Amino acid sequence: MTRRARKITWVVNAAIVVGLSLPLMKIARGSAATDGTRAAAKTAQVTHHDRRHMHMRNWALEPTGKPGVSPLDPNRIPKYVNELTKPPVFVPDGFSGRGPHYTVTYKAIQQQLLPRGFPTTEVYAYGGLTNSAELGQRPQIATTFSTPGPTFEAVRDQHIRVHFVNQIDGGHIFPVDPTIMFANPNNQPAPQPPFKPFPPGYAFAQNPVPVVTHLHGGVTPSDSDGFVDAWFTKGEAKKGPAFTSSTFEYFNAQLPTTLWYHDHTLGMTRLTVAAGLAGAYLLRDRNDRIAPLLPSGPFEIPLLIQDRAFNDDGSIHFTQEGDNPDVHPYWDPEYFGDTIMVNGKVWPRLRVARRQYRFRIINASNARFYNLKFSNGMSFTQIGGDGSYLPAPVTLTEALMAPAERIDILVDFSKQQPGTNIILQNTANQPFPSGDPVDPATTGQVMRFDVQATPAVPPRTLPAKLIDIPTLVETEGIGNPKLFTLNEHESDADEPLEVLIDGQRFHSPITELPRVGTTEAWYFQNLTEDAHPVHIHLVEFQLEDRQEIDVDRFKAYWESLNGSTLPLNHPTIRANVEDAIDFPPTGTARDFLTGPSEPPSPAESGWKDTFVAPPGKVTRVRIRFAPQYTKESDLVPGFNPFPFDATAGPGYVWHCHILDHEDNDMMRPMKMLAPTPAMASVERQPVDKAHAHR
Ligand SMILES: [Cu+2]
Repeated sequence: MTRRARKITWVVNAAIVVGLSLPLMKIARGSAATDGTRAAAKTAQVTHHDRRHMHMRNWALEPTGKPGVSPLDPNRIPKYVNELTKPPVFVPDGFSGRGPHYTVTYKAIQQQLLPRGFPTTEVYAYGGLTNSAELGQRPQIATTFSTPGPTFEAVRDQHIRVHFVNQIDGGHIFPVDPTIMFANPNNQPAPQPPFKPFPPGYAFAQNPVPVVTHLHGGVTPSDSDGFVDAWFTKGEAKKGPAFTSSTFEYFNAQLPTTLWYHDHTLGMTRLTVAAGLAGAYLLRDRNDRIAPLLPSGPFEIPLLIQDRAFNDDGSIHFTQEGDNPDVHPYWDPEYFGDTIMVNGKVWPRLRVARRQYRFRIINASNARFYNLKFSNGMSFTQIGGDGSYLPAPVTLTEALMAPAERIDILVDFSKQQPGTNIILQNTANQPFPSGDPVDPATTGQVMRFDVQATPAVPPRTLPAKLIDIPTLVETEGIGNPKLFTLNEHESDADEPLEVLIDGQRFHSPITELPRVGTTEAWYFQNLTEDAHPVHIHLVEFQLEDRQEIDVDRFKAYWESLNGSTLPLNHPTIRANVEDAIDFPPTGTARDFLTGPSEPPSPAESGWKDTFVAPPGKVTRVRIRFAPQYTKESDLVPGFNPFPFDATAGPGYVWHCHILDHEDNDMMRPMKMLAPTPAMASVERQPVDKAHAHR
């Protein structure tokens, strides 16, 4: 459908929803001007940067919650003495009908994150049977636990089953805030103010620790997807309402790429991930024609980047008091640490040979964006993103990564002189984009590459084209585009109370019920001041474009339809920035677009599962509810093209991947719909690969 056609459809829909009596007429008469002025005044107030939220905490001034323990000054931590380690690889402990079986256990352990000489740190770790030797070397099999967790090595189309075992004893190491939505394993009512400080916090919220793992980017049946309410405590003594099994099945029926796994428990993800529950999941394809041209073995390394603050006893310094302690005693809108850790080591170095390396970089931070570049300005080649290779290799000198995004890059050290030290730097503001600048001495540095005196090995040449990315075609007659706003609910002091999608909370009635086999257009109209990395489960999809909007005017319009009280107490009346609405200053109707359409950058042109929705813009994506490899011509709306029943189980979620936002309602449910009876009667032969699985 063209943009113009959409416009007309929308006005008709809106008229029906609004019942013809609501503000559309009022707007035509110009009352939007009044609303607009008010909204502009409010926005001006909020945009000014004195707001605590727009600043990184000064950890030196924050309570540690432990008597005699002080915050650790990041400038006291020597850089590049920690050696980067490569996480070991999980090995199966058996085979079941369709493939390998793994047992993965969660446990609290002590790990050396800070350089030697500093104390160890208590973290939550994933562990199990692992191999720490490179492929082709004599295996070194042992039971190991670590953060990041061991790496999964999966093969396309080979199912794996993973049994997760929760062995976390005692209470959570970070403050669990019972005033936001959360797993609540003891099923207690939310406390009322005045709130208790942490420690001790609320015992019923701290203990036991529920967990559930999500394979990020995985095309997975919903009962194996780590639905937020499918959590379980130690020994499965307590289980969430959506729990069905602690054994998950991953189909790996998707293109080879860098996935990652992490905890996803309702309202606690920011805490469990910050405590250590994340790891890499590399999906390979035996028929991949690009992989043989790429560095492998010791020259292919996943890099999980995370920021943390520490105390002088080695413990992680997590927020003890929220920005709005009268409403949420411990929740903070964003956790920004003052040190940068890669693969569980603070400011590590990697000794590199003079040759090309392949780095699978995962931004596994709670809220921090990274704009990565090398201190010597050298370029690198990005070959992959979240869900696949890029259509073509891209030469870059910097790469922006939002939380949960991945980049697959090739870095050539062959032309560097032995003894050269190159720092991987970060220049992204915190919060991104308009928060505080990073400190070049601390958060502006990530890791260092020390070039060794080895013979120079030139890299292999890559083909100009890596993969074909099909053009997705929006399905007609299903109400495209789906319109969303991203809203921040603020206190009188302009501090965020919660972050919402469409003005709705997670537990508001479900509105996203796509039918399998259809392609939807989703618009994200960001009315907040922060960039939000939006992640949608089940699918890898495509970014269409972004476009600047008049936020103040659109917000006034949206509020004229929905009211300005958040969260909304009624279904959202959706509005489109493309709609032409009366614009009193000129006396003509005008849409809310104020800039040209910005196509995705070459680095964003592959399959994505997480994309940045920048402030003041509409971000448009096309989502096909089908596997990546399905041919467009084989799709029949309502016919399930997945190798599993995507309509079964508890369903899926989509959310902002700033974990602190996701935990406080910036998440919505999504459930796939089965075919309608009419659709089910369509005669159809299974033709594609998906159905060959059965
Ligand atoms: Cu967000």
